Amino acid sequence: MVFKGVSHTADVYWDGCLLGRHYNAYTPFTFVLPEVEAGEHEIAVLVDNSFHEESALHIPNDYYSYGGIIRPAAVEEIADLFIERMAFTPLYTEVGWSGRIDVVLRNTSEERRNARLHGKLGEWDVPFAEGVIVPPDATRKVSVTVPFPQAAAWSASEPQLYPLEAQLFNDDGNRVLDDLIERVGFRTVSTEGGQLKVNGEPVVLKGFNRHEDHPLCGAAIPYPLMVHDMELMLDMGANAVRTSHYPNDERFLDLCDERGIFVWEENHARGFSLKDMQHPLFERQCEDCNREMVEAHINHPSIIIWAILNECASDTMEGREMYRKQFDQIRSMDTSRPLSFASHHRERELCFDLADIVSVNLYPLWYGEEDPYELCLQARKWADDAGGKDKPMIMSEFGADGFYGYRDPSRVKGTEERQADIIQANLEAYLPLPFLSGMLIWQFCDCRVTEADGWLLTRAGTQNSKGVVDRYRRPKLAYSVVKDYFSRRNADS
Ligand code: ADA
Repeated sequence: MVFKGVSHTADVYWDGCLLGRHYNAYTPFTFVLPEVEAGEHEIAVLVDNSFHEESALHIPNDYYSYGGIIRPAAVEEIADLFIERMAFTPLYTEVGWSGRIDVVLRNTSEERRNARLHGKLGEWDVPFAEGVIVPPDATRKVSVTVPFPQAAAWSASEPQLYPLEAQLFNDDGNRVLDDLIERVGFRTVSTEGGQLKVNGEPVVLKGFNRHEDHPLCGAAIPYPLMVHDMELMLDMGANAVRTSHYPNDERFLDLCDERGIFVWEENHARGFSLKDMQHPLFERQCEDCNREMVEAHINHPSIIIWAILNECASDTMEGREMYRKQFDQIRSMDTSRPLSFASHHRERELCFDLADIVSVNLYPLWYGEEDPYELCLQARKWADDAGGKDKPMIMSEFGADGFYGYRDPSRVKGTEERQADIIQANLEAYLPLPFLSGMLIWQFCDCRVTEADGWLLTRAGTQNSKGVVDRYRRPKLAYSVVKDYFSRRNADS
């Protein structure tokens, strides 16, 4: 039984018996039910989206924790020995492309099991070792590195994808026990000489922060709406999206793979103070989220950055230790992608040295009157002085509120005109800067926020209205400004 996302705490019952609990809206989870009898059964999911005391990551915030089953669910029949997952890591050397394939087998029976594994990537065979032994009630990882000299690279302009298929046979090789098909691409990501590079070529990310939010369906975005979002971003000339502030629906990541859109995917965390991070369950819930994110999404070539802990207490030593641990955890699962986090701590930041890319959220001309160009130069210096020297830099958030339909020649804050002016001034400043590897506008679409007191009251209409399109995806005046700037840059490069 597979759930791709239940928001945010799920108790799953099978014929009235509790199978287990999963916390966090934005990562998938599974249950294996041994020896199910043929016939009718009842699956019940009790969903809780309250900010209960065991919830460290879902707290009142600048987005909305909707309640419900927000992503697809599936039930499938499997043998007691099956393929749990498969990870593909592309590698490039002077002799061309190769790939490491890691297959995890799981034996749920009480007996030791022998099996055989066959694989194919596109039309090419994947030679796994002959026989595999999986101990009782255990998992076993089978790894192989295979040259694929004829493979074509995945790139933004030519997002070539290949099916990678593993088949598990019984010991005699005459009965298929299970199979798994993933879709993969060949590309490398590196950070050298202060630049972000894909396949050795420098790239500059131009795109959006995007919340999964729509007034008609909350966070349960149907596929046609995802396609619509993608079309709008492409129409504006974007080449990148940041999944702020949580792992996204894999169907959206599939679309990014297909359309050649670069993805910054991050774990689920926004704006935690040190006190929030000291919640007794915080570290465990982050660890689960990181593991589930990387295991589930490692095969998406579009994901070129993993990130953690947006705007948390990275300006404290205790916070730094948690950033360090989480980066170590992700590096232990995947060394093929650079890591980052978005900081708003300016000269007080303590963690730039831990990341591969330094990223800053600054809102010149919105929260302050600073000049975007000067502030960006200043930010480069803060990063250089705090261990970020020679690392690529990304403006991970900038923008302004603009209330859809509020147009006024006064151009006061909140008008669509002022929002467009501010975004224009920011893009004008950042596009020529040679040390920037990316600029991500906050945000693609308006989003609902938690109804609360305190600072959230500054969110008129209980929305974050910094979208370039509103919650229904109606373009604001900033839309054509962004299109002009992003497309112009495309034409130049
Ligand atoms: C932060 C944060 C976003 C959003 C934004 C804003 O940088 O990362 O989630 O809250 O500010 O609109 O102020």
